[in-house]
Amino acid sequence: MSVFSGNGYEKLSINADTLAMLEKARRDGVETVWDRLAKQQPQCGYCSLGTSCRICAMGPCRVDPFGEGPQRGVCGADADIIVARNLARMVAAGASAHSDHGRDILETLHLVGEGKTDTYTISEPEKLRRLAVEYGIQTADKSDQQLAAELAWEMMEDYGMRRAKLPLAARAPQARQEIWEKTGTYPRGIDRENVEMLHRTHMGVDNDWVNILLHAVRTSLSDGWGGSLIATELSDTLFGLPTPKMSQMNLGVLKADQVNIILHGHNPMLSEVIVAAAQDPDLLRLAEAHGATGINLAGLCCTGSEVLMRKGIPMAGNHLMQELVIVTGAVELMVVDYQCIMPAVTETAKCYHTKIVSTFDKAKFPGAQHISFDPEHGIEIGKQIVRLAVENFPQRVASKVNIPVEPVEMMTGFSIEAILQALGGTPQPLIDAIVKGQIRGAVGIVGCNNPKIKQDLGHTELTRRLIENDILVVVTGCAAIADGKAGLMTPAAADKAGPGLSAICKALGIPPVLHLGSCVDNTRITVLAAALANALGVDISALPLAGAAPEWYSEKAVAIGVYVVASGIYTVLGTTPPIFGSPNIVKLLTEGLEGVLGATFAVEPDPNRAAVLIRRHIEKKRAGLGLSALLPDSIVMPEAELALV
Ligand code: BF8
Ligand code: SF4
Repeated sequence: MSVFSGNGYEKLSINADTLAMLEKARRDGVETVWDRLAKQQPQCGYCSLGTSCRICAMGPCRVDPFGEGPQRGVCGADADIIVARNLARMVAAGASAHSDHGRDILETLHLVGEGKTDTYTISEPEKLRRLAVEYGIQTADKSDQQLAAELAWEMMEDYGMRRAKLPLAARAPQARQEIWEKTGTYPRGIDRENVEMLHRTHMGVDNDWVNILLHAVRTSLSDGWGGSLIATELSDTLFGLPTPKMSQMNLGVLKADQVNIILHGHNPMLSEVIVAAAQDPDLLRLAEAHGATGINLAGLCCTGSEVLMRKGIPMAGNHLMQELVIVTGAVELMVVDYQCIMPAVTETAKCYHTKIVSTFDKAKFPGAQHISFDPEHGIEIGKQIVRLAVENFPQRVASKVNIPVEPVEMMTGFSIEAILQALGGTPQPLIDAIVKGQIRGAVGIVGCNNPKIKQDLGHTELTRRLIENDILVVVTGCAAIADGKAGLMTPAAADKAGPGLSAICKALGIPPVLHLGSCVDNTRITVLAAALANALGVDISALPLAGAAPEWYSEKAVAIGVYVVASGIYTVLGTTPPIFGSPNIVKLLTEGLEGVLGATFAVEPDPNRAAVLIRRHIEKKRAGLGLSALLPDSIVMPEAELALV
């Protein structure tokens, strides 16, 4: 039962579809993530501050940051050690998740190379060749298949222990690579850094909190310039380069008269074949025979972003919509791969006719039907899943269906290649616009939803404040879905931007908020930043750039935040990370890192204040490059502005 009986919903989300479905969930007696968050109150203070430890069986232990209770765990670990270990393990878990996703795509490339799959081919031979060259592979006179085999073999080595440096990290400016060398954080092998992180945080191994955190940096870089980057580059190679296209977002993309299938998770391998299977004439005829006018696919979370970017498949919603999409009563089947899929969805589905199908043997869900995905037989499996959905259409209960809103238009598909093409083939027009001050700088707004924050408020408020101040915004993950739903990602949204950014968007026919993809595609942001820095002959940290994760929840977001800062980009977190039990670590992450990595974190839950911090940072960087800059003090905090009135 909902704990929000009757009122208070408007505090939970800015979205009409969310609010309508929360009300319906209450009527239908369905529990949601917000109900469960309320039931968890008060959440553990030690855990929130990062000072609890359950790494070994002498514990669990906790350190009282207010000095009254114990100051050390049973083993003697103090708050600094415990907070550092916990944070480092979050980085390792997040980096492992993204990098293992990359591994699955890499194995698919390997299958293509071995000629063992008819399901997948090389969609972007040019990109394959560019990557092969980066890995020092001779490309002349070689077939795509042969190059796929050789590149896959080389990239598998990125996961191992024979390399001294990850080859793709060489895309970073020389100055950045020197920082990594000097600090001992240059990533070597993806699995290696992650395993070493787990080793170091075992009881009695690394007890120097700075040393632990430096390895957390290295671990995150093995994701940002390794696993995630491999995932992005190979997904483009296999499934196609995203190009700009219009699509739609929010629960209104569901169709009342069609079989609705939700694609949820992160890995595009399966969703790509479902997109193909949903066009199968036999299955379309079967859908008609069951009384549906067609088969409608809609995405959720990052799998949704993958097929939105490449195929224009509409997006039903972001992280907090995964239960509510089922509450519409209009979903025949939700197919999930892995990551960010709440185990709650199978419970929600029991109240409706929706079938949940899990597909990866490493991600099973009690209550779901498991159909083991095997890339060698991808298309048959795709058809089997679509058939299940079609056959479930007659079970839909008309009186339980409510599709609450009309969809919102949005533009997607901005790969780096597509952005460069829009700019006429080189980044120079973007650089010129930044130099002239038409665009003050650029900010990546990324990451999740978190029920502790009013859904999408953090993303959309921050985005609005930045674009109206002529700061170009690039988005990925659930942040992108928030901005899309809010209507900020159409070319017409240029009217919401400041005069300089608006003029450029209108000239190019693009929105002021560009969708770069899923969360692994944050690597598109760092690679673009590296390309801009290389073009100017400076380090990334010199550029007027920033990152923000206003509503993050996931360990992956922690890994991303760390590799973005370690790549030289100042990053503002909206959700408070569990570090405040260690003043030393707070000081290091928010100040000390400047001298080590040339960038820091800030924590600011209020998006309007976050926008001020970011604008000040960008103006400081502009001044550093000798570009026209506002005095940072002239950008005042919102309450200070109020005080002036
Ligand atoms: O990898 S933004 S809630 S869906 S973790 Fe998850 Fe966060 Fe969404 Fe994508 Ni990324
Ligand atoms: Fe307690 Fe130390 Fe064991 Fe952690 S590692 S649970 S602080 S004894």
